[in-house]
Amino acid sequence: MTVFYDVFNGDADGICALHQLRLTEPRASVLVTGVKRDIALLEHIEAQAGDELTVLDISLARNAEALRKQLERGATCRYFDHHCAGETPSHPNLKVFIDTAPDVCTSLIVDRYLDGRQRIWAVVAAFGDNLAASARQAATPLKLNERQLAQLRELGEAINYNAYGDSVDDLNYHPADLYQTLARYADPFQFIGGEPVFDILRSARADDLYSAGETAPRIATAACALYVLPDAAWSRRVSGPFANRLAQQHPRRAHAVLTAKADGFSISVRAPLADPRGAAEVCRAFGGGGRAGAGGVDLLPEQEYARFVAAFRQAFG
Ligand SMILES: [Mn+2]
Repeated sequence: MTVFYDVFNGDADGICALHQLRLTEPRASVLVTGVKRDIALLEHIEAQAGDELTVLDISLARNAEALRKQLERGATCRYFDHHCAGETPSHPNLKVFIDTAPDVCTSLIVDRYLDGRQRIWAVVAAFGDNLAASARQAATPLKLNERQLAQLRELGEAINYNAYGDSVDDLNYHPADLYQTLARYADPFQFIGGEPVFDILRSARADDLYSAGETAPRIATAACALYVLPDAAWSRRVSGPFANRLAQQHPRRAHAVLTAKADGFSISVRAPLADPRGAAEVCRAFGGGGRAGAGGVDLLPEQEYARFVAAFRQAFG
């Protein structure tokens, strides 16, 4: 008997991409997902000959080896994604829909695949993936008013926020459960207006940002600021979004948000939005990485704290 596997990133883009497909092609499937940062999902399954995989919003580069194994066992796979793919394998049982353009997310790729049949969920996802201009453009034929667009944006951001954390234990809802709740709604405005889960998602994000905002900075100058959040689930959820919010509030300042762990800190670094350079470089010196404007370190040992602070101040004044 054919087993269907739906393998998807736990963020808004992954969840809404699957929702669009399953509204159009309903089927009972095994759901494989996790926190936003957990993208090595294909290695968790052992498909058999004839099984069908649908993979959404996780980098093919990171999953290439596991994908090869599933195909070798005789499974078929449709792969939709917008992250860096590396070399795309070619196999008669594999169909790849990848577009790495910076204004495209996986739900917009699925929207193309479905000829726009569940467009409104692609709009929600694009807002959640921080692609507001793409979301508005995709929404044009739907003739929504500003208030409706603002509601869809809030929904996308709330679903997306739920996926932040180190492990699913940190999350308010396991992304598979959140998908199953969402799957009962073809109309996002009914989810927004009548589903209690939406209110919980929305207030969880506001509460976490409030708690972070109450934290006093360890350093705050005109050029840079550094915060240390406590070892708590809410800190692990909010650290990246909090760093992004600080960057928007103070575009000429660099920010580091450290989150305490048992044996040290994880770090999110944001270069000034007005001059987005140097974030990855600082992080690389401590075993992390990233892009010019945004970087991170998974674990800074406790005794390295002073050295990191010195390097951060040196880099950003
Ligand atoms: Mn995405």
